[in-house]
This record gives sequence, C-alpha cells and structure tokens, in this order.
Amino acid sequence: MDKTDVRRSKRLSQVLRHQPGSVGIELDPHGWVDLSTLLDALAAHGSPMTRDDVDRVVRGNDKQRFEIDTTLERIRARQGHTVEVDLDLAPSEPPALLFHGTPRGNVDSIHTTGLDRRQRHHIHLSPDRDTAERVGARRGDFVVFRVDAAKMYADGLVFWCTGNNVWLTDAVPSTYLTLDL
Ligand code: HQG
Repeated sequence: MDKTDVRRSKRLSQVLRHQPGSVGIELDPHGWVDLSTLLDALAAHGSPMTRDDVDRVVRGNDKQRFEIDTTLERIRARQGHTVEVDLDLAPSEPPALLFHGTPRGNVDSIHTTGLDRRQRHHIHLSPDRDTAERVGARRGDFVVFRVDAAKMYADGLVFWCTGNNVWLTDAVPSTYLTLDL
C-alpha cells in the first residue's frame, strides 16, 4: 500500500474499531456498518474515500484487518476493537504453541500477573514468532513470549481464531508463558 492508503487504513481502523461516533455512525452488534453509510460519514467528516479506495485498502492490507460482506455491502474490522462488539467467532482448538510480542519493559509485570486484555476485548496471540516480533517491535525494544496453548486448551481455556489468523483469548496466566530467548 502507498502512504495514502496506509493513512486510509489507519482512519478505517480508528472508526471501525475505536471511535465510530467520531464520524457519527454506529456499528451493529457484530461490528458491521453499511459501506454507503461509512463512505458518506467519512466524506462528511473530512476523510473522503471512494468505494475503490476502500476495496484496495481491504485487499492490500498487510494484516487483512478488515472484511467486506459483498452480499450485504457492509464492512467491519476483523478484530482489535475497543468498542463493545460480539465478533460472533466460534471457539476453536489452537496450535500447540502461540507467541506474543511485547515491549521489554512489560516483562516483570507479565511474569507477575500474566497477560491481560488491557483496552482490547481479547489478548492477541500470533501463530508464528515472526508475526509476534512485528507486533512487539511496534513500540521499540521487545521480547517474545511462548504461550503453551496446548496446555491452556487442555485446561479448558477458550480460544478463537479471526479470519486473518490472529488467535484471541481472554487471559494468559503466567504459568503458561515462557520468554522465548
Ligand atoms: C501488554 C496490532 C504489562 C501487551 C498488533 C501489549 C496486534 C501487559 C499491551 C494487535 C500485560 C497491550 C494487538 C501485563 C498485557 N503487564 N503489560 N500484565 N498484559 N500487556 O496494542 O498485543 O495493527 O492492546 O503485551 O499487530 O500489542 O492494530 O495489544 O504490549 O495484532 O491491526 O499490553 O494490534 O494490530 O497493547 O497488539 P495492545 P498488542 P493492528
């Protein structure tokens, strides 16, 4: 994506995950909004985009953050919301090992209390180390934790997988975490 599309993608993330009210729209209970409603609202609030722009941003998105339902002409973010939405995902069995990248400064706290959701609805876990490194590196110096997802699952903890292969769970107690050095 070029720089302008990255800016459009960030704007869509902001509206579809965090602040739909900032352009005067509401998401439905599962996070969807009509594309025409969204485009009108963005235009009215100083961020005009065409339908082609949106299609390109959705298609070219490095992390496939958004999905379009072409039947009903609506769009939503696949995950990462801070506003209340029910993503309607089915619980599923995770890979035995998952990864979580985080700033190095969080290590002591995570060892003490485990991973918690912070502002988001879920903790986000990655299926491979490379992806976890990229997540951690967003904020500078980072570490990667290995998450014993097989044991968590065997112990009855619930996982969901989004359409773009991010694994979600509610909390990861520290007993399931090991620093991946
Ligand atoms: C940390 C981006 C101290 C947690 C990424 C993380 C991802 C704790 C931060 C997605 C903690 C929350 C999510 C504890 C958790 N003590 N720190 N007990 N428990 N934390 O942004 O996983 O580009 O909400 O480790 O690529 O960094 O938006 O979560 O560092 O996929 O699509 O608290 O966001 O995707 O930060 O990132 P975040 P995250 P997008």
